[in-house]
Amino acid sequence: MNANPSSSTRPEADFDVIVVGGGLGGLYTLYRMRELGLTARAFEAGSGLGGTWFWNRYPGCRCDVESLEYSYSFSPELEQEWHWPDRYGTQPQILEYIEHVADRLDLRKYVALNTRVLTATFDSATTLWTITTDKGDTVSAPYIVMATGNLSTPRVPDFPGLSRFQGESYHTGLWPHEGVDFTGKRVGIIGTGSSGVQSIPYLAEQAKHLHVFQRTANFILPARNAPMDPERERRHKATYRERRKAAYDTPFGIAGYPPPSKGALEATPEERDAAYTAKWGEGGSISFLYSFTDLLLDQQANDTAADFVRARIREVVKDSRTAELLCPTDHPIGTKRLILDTNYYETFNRDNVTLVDARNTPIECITPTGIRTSETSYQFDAIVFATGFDAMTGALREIDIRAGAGAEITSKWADGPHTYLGIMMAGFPNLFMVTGPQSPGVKSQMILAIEQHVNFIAGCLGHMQSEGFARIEADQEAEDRWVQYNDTVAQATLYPKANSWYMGANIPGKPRIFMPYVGGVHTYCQLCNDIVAKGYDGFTFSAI
Ligand code: N01
Repeated sequence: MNANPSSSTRPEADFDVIVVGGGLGGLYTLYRMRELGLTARAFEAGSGLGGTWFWNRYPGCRCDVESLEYSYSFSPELEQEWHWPDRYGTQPQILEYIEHVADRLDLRKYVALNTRVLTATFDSATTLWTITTDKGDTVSAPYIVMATGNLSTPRVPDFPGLSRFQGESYHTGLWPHEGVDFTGKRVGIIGTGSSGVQSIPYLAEQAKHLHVFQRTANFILPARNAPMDPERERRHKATYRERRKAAYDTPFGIAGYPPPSKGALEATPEERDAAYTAKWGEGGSISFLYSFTDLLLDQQANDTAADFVRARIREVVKDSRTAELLCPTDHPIGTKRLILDTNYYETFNRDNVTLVDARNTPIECITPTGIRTSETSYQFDAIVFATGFDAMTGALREIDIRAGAGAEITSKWADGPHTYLGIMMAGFPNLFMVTGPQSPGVKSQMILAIEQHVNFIAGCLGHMQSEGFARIEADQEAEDRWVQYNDTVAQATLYPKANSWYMGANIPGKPRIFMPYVGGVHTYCQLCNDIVAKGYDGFTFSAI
């Protein structure tokens, strides 16, 4: 194997690197590993590449980061060549882009599709990871990279009677490839997160009647999607390199939004209204959060933005009871993932759409013919579960990962994730994560986060090659400090106030710990660079 000269003491491995996942993270990992001269093989459960963008085919599925930003940055040629038709990419457009990249870099041949990794076991004596798959494969490599995604474990709540429903049922994250025609059907949809909010206007156009079961109202801002403005595309492409570089110096990994200079409470009510109105007109979530410096730090400041959004909801939704139900009141704006919509609130003005208050009249069970709440029974031909994911830790915990006695991922993460930088875990040598918990991944432009992580991992492996190391492990003390630091950073913000999937709050019994790093991409990248400059501070290398 090429990974390092001293590995001649190791038994022969099948590959230098095993990659788990064939989405944006897995593909970029393959690319970088091959650039290092390493042999790598990726294993992907889906029948195609693309990860999130392969599975989430529900109507209306679209990215909430602008398409000129939401793309790989490593190839100037690629970003110049590619044309995005819309301001925000649709799922088919993004999947087409991913497939194009895979073909262009000739990566398909390194991915085993339709293959789910079941176990990953480390043998300390040989310094090898061995995986087993649902296809019966047993494959070994000294390094394993988990590019398993943060929102890749779809979840349907354990409603009594679920299996007895006689109509059609779908989860937004497992949408049939051939699409679904709801024309003339009575449809119920459970969930009003991003997936629900994006699909509801489309379902409403087809269904005979659509009942929307909302447990928690969310803050939803206009996307203002539009066909790509050619002049905007030209300007963006002319400055792509500078923009990509500048993105690393921003909190959310996206350049081009002028940072705010003052707090909401320092502004007059008129100034606040003017700022929010301008951002509302512009569309987008980061731009809105950038109205003032303190929106995620100070409850009173946050209330001014929340009040603005609630006023807009009341303006659009004609039925006042429905409007009040749609007004979020239980969390500060921005502390759950902000949702971008097209025609969501307007949809509730249609005669064939009814909002059901699943907070005060909770869903009690699924019946053979529909849904029963504490108030009444509804009859449906189809139920759509837009009920989210076991986020951030679900995909990793689904794999039986073991690195020796006492080092099983399920016990290590029993009280929430423990990582160093979201990239490695103490006790799990040579196992890397791409945008793992306690990294800024989900709180940033995901593809930038992927590239930054994979570049860090490639840097580690390059360092090991040149120094003759065979084994890298995060130090327990460095991990403990990182976990504590993450918590301190999060507690200084309003984020932990929301019952969000960031907190594990959407899964009954999941530990309540704020999982993403929210100190900002700029700070995180600086910390990573400092760690490398100090000879990979917090990591221990050895020859075997
Ligand atoms: O999932 P969610 P999602 N009874 O967890 C409800 C990304 N994404 O798939 O809030 C009744 O946000 C639950 O209610 P509550 C994005 O990061 C991005 O929509 O728990 N309701 C909630 O309304 C996003 O944040 C894009 O009270 C129940 C919903 O189901 C993340 O994926 C598009 C329930 C789940 O919402 C997840 O979004 C799509 C129950 N027992 C997704 N259990 C874009 O880029 C759950 N719910 C635009």
